[in-house]
Parts: sequence; structure tokens; C-alpha cells
Amino acid sequence: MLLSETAASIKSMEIRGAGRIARAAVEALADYAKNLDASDPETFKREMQRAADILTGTRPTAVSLPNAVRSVMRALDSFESVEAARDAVLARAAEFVDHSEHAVERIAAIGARHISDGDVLLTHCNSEAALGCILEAHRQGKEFEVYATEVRPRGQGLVTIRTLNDAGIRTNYIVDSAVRYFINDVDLVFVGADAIAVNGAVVNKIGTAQIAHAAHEARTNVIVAAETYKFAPRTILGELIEIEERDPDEVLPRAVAEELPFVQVRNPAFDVTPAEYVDLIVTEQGAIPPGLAYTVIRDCLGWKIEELR
Ligand code: RUB
Repeated sequence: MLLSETAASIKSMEIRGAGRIARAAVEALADYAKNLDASDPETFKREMQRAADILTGTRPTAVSLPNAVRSVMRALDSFESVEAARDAVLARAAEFVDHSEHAVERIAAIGARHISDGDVLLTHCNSEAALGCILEAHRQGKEFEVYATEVRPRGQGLVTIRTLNDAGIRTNYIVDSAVRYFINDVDLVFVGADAIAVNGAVVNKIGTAQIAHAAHEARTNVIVAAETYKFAPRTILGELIEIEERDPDEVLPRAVAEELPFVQVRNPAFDVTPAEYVDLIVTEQGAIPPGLAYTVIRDCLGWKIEELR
């Protein structure tokens, strides 16, 4: 897919979910590098940076996107010719996609260990990593059922229930506001993440924080399934993760909104779940408590507090 097409598809959410967004961006960057006609390495790097900026500007919250793009762009730190730079970008992009796919498989294997026969799970939105754990437990022959939320306003829950249904997993489809009503029947909440801050706070689809709060109150464990590139390095500098606010039309048809001049529709796409409502984060490197988020940022992403002083 062309760079502009990929950027448009990410923005319109045809390509969605933090992991898929990251892989699509990296593939678009590789494709752009393959066809980029540049007279010298400096021009090549400049044009690549322009492409990288277009991709990272599409959706602001999923940190997997800038992390993935940065990991490919790091291949351009030193190079002698346009061809060498191109090869380095292509190799780094292929490596990222391969790593990402394996990470999801590894998370599925680790996360599935936490699911037992007879469990009732709840999942919110449509996370490849969280669903991976649920599908793997099912493949292993474990018997359980799932509650899946609708996910207003974009309805990602429909994608989730199709996947669960196709796998033959007993599923209850509920509106988002029914979570607290059912939470006492639930043993384990499984969600994904768009970003994880250094303090272990998890940014995920709007509604996740309410679910985690209800789960905490009911003493139901919350497990977050997230690749290490979902951790947000710049939060160690005190930067906050930007929460995307999407078009009001997604919530209320424009014609109706126009009849209500005193009403403003707010449509944040994500929210922040405090670390104290998260019991475990399952990464491809292993399962960690949220308090160990800094070690992931340091050891897996290479950001050290000491070097930032
Ligand atoms: C998707 C969402 C998902 C995370 C993790 O939001 O919040 O839970 O991105 O998904 P949107 P994954 O639909 O707005 O992109 O595990 O697939 O990376």
C-alpha cells in the first residue's frame, strides 16, 4: 500500500489496533524506501523522515506507532550510500514486523497460562494481543466463557465477537454500561493497550478505566496484554500520553447535533487506567506487575534515566 493510502487508512481506522497500526506503518515506510529516488544519502534520509512524520501524525495515542517508526528510522543513523540506507531500512522493517508477529504469539502463550477451566473472562475493544491469549487458551482445550463489550461509538466489539464465535467460544455480548452489572460473574478481565506509561498506567480504548475500576472493586484481576513496544519511553521525561479526541459525528449524527446548539459532544477514543487497577502486564518478555514498566522501557527500548540528566 502507498504511504498516503496507509496513512489515510490508519486515520480512518480501516487499519486499527495498536499492533496492526505499527506493522502497517513500518510496511508503508519500507515500501516508500524501496521506491524512493534520491540523489544522495542526505536527501534519502530527509525524505524518509518526511514519510515517517506523515505516518506518526495519523493517530496520536498508540505509542506503538512512533516506537515502530523510530526503530526503522534508527537504521538511517549512519550509512554511506543511498543503496546501503535503503537496504538497512528494508532489513529493519522486516525485522520489526517479524518481531511484532512473534511477540503476539509469545504473549498468547504466556497469557493463556492465566486462564483456567471454568473461568469467565471479560474483554473490551478488539485487541489482537488480548484475544490471542483467549484463543490460545481455547486451543489448549480450556473451557471458559467470555463477556465482550459493544465498544461505543465505533463498535469494535462486533469484530471481537465474530472472532470468538468463529473459534467456537461461548460469548456474551453486552453494552459497555452493563459491565458493572456483570462484573461479579467475571473471574478475569483481559484487555490490550495502546500505550503504557513508566508508572504502569495503561492507555487503552475508552471505557477500560471504568471496567478496571469495577473489577478492582469486585476483586477481579485485570490482565493487560501488550508488546514491549507499547511502552511509552518519553513518559520517563514526564511527558503525558496524548489522548485522541475523535469526530463528534461518531457519537451523534451531525443533523441531530445541529438541533442542539447548547450541547457539545466529546469523543475521547482512549482513557488512562491507573496502575493500581492493573494486576499484570503480559509482554513477549514475560508477565510483569505494572510497577516494573520502567525496566521494560530501559531494557527492551533502551531508554535510561541516567542518560537523560
Ligand atoms: C484499539 C484498542 C486496542 C489496543 C490494543 O483502539 O484500544 O485495545 O490498540 O490492540 P482503536 P492490539 O480501535 O481505536 O485502534 O492488541 O491489537 O495492539
